[in-house]
Amino acid sequence: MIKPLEFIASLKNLDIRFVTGVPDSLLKDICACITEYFLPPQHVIATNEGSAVGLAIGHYLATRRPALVYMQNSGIGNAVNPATSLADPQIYAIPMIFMIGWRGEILEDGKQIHDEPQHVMQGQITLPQLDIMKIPYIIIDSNSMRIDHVLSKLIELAMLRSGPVALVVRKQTFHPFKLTKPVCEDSRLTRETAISTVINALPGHVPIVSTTGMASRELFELRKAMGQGHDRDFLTVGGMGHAGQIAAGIAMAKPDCQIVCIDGDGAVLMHMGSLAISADCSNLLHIAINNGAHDSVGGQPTKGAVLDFTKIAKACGYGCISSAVTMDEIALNVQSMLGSGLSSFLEIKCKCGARANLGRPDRTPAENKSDFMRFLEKDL
Ligand SMILES: Cc1ncc(C[n+]2csc(CCOP(=O)(O)OP(=O)(O)O)c2C)c(N)n1
Repeated sequence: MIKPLEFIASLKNLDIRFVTGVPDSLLKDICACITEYFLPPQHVIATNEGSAVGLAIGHYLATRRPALVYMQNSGIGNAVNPATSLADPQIYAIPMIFMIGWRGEILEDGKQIHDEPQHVMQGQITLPQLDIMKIPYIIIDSNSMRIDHVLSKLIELAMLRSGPVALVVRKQTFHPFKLTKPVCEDSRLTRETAISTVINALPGHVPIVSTTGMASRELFELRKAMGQGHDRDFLTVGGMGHAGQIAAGIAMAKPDCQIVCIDGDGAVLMHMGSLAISADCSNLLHIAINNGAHDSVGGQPTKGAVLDFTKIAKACGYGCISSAVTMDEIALNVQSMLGSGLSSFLEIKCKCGARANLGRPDRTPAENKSDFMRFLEKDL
């Protein structure tokens, strides 16, 4: 396994001065080490992977040095446009190094490791995607030696081709590394308690679209524990940042039905412009659980900790806006917002963390979809 500190030392020796990206659970240890040893503004946790490519382009223009851009392989989708339409050697020719966590990886014998459904397709196409984007790559794993040589070769290649190159990282490549300063330890509610309070306050006929990561897993487990079934919940297991627009799409198609979106601060930030669209839906209650972190993938901080989402929601045009920190405030707001006839935005401030024994949905996405669609067809 590669020691995160060796990786950092190699980056610094190779004069890499700027690191940016969106965190990933597979890269959790190396991301924690980057946070510890590249202090802002040398390290920026970007709001989406495409924005991280933008920051890397700006860094190169100003310094002539390539940046390291890290992401989960599902983030390649967000990075494609600026990488192919700007950084590519045929356009502005900007060297940079992508570090990509390979979820759903394909082993050397061609078999795919078992991973969650949302990683299956993305795992299969990760290398072909890089090939089609003409981005050369090196794959590393727990047996890789001399990360300094690997990085030096990649950086040389990025400079030589004047464009992006990639380091594709298999599962368990890095030794564990823990942040010395935990991101958020306080007495606020957990996300699971917040979600449980929301579902208890909702009438049974209201469908929910929940965001990527632990929020959807917690919603699934809560329904199970309450014996309520899963048909009224659509779990946005992939496509981070799109739960709000999925909910808005339903709200527009079913104007007489109330719909709730349970979102995360990292996910809202990823595609924040879409708030202006959701705000047009008078039958939508958009709930942002703000724990100031990407809790589901290791707790790396987001700008959620310093942003006032209620002001952003107001500026985007939501009709009814509030913020809650207690169970009572959540319940009261949910009830009054649902009856308001206005598009509503509720920020719930939570702490990080989840139960150690949190399970994963045991219904497939196909089952989830058909159950949910049947639920929407009912006279809600
Ligand atoms: C495009 C994309 N980038 C990164 C990820 C990895 N990822 C999954 S959940 C998550 C964190 C979500 O953070 P937030 O919305 O704040 O919810 P929390 O985990 O704090 O509940 C990330 C980065 C992803 N699934 N998709």
